[in-house]
Amino acid sequence: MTNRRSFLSGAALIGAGMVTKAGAASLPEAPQQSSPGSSAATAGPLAPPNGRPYNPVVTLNGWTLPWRMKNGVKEFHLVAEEVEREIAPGMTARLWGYNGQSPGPTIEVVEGDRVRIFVTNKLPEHTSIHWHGQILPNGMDGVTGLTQPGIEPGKTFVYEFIARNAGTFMYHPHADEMAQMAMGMMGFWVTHPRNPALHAVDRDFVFLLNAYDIEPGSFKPKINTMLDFNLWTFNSRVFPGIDPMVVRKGDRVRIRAGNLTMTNHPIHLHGHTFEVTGTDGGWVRPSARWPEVTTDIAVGQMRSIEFVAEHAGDWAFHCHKSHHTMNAMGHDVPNMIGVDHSGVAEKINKLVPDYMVMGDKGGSMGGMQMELPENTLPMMTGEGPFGGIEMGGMFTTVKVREGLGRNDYKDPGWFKHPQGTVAREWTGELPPAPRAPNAPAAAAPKPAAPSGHQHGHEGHVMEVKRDGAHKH
Ligand SMILES: [Cu+2]
Repeated sequence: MTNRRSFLSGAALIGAGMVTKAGAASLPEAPQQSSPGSSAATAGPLAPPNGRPYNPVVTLNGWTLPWRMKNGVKEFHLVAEEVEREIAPGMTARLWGYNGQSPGPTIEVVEGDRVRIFVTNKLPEHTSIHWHGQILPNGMDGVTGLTQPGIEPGKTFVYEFIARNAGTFMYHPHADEMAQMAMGMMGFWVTHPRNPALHAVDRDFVFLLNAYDIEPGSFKPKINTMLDFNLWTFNSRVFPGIDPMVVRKGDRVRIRAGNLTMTNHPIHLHGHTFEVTGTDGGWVRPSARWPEVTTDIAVGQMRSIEFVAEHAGDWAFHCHKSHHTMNAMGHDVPNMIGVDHSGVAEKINKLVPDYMVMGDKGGSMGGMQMELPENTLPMMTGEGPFGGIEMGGMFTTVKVREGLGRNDYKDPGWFKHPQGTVAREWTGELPPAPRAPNAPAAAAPKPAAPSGHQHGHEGHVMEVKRDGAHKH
C-alpha cells in the first residue's frame, strides 16, 4: 500500500498548473494545484528565481507558492476555495484550502523582504488571513472584526508588510475560525535569514499538524468536533499516505512543524537525538538548547528540530499519542483482551452472519480482512518489508541513506539491513526471566509448535526478595 511517489520539481509544478486569475488586471497569477486530481506529492525545493538568495524548504506532501517580483516587492496571490484532498490512497476529502490544495502552499520569503499578498475569496462565506507569528502593522494582522472587515465572497483583499524576523510561521483564517480551520484552511510560512549561511542545513522539511473528523464513507469534515477527531494528519495526509523524509547520511536536517489542531502532539524521532533550534518567537540560542528524542508541540505552536542524520535506516517519526497514529474507525471500543468469545460468537453468528470476534488477543488488525465502507481508511495499516506496520495518522519515516544526490528526495525503498542487525526469533537456551515480587503465577501461553528446548517448567516463578537476593 505504500506508494513511491515521484517528486515533482518546482519548475514542472508551476509550468503545469499556472492559471491566470486576473485577466488583464494587476493581480499576480495564482499558481494552482488544480482540483480535483491535484497532486498530493511532495514537490521538490523551489529555488528562488529572483530576490535575495536562500536555502529553500521542502513541504511534506505539499508545495511552495511562486511569487512575482514587482518594483522590489514580492507579490503572492492566494485563492481561498473548495478543494479535494487525497488523505491517503483510498480516501479523498472535500475541504477548503488555497490554490487547489489543503494545506495551502508554503510561502517563503527573506528577512527584510517587502511582501504583498492578494487574497481572493471563492468560498461561500467571508474569510481573512492571519499571519501567525509575524511582527507587522496591526491592520495587517487579519482578525476579522478587530483589525479588518471580512473578505466577502468574490472579493480580493491585499495585505502588505515587511517580513521582519527570520523564522517559522503559519497562516490561517481569523474569520469563522473553527469552521474554516476544521475544513483545512491553513498554510506554512518560512522567513529565511538575510544571510543564507546563518542556520544553514542540508535539508529543511516543513509541515502542519492538522486533524479532521470525517465519518467513514463521507467526504466532508464535521466542523463542530472539539477533540474527538478521527484523522490525525501531517499536511492533511495520514500514513501510509505521508511521504518519507529522505535524507543523506551525514546531512544536517531540520524539520519544522506547526500545530493547528486542538490538542498537543509529542513528536518523536527514532534513532537520533535532536535539539529544538526554533520556536514561535525565532531561533533558540545554542546555549539554551538540550538534546531530545520527543518534543511536545502545543496548540498554535511552531517548533524546528535539528539533527545530524548519522545512522542509516528507516527511522519512525510520529506523534507519540497512540490514537494519533490510527486512522478512522473504532477509537471508542472496549478492551477485549483475554475475553473468551468462543461460545458467544457461534450464537451471534446465527443471528448476524458477519459477526467477527475482535480484540481478544489484543488490538492488532494487521492480518484482518475486513470490508471497509467506501472512502475511508483502515485504522492500522501500511505494509513494510517485515509485514504490517499497523500505523495510521501522524506517522512517517526518516529514511537515512548513504550517498544520495544533494537534491535527491526520491523514496529509496526499504532499508537493507546489514547482516545480523535485525531482531530475530531465538530458539536456543533461555536465561530465566525474573518476575515482579508477589506476582501471581502466569499461565504460560502454549506455543503453537514445540520450538527447541524450553528451560524450566510451566508456571515457573522466580521470587525476588526485597534485598535483591534470588531464591527458587
Ligand atoms: Cu498527536
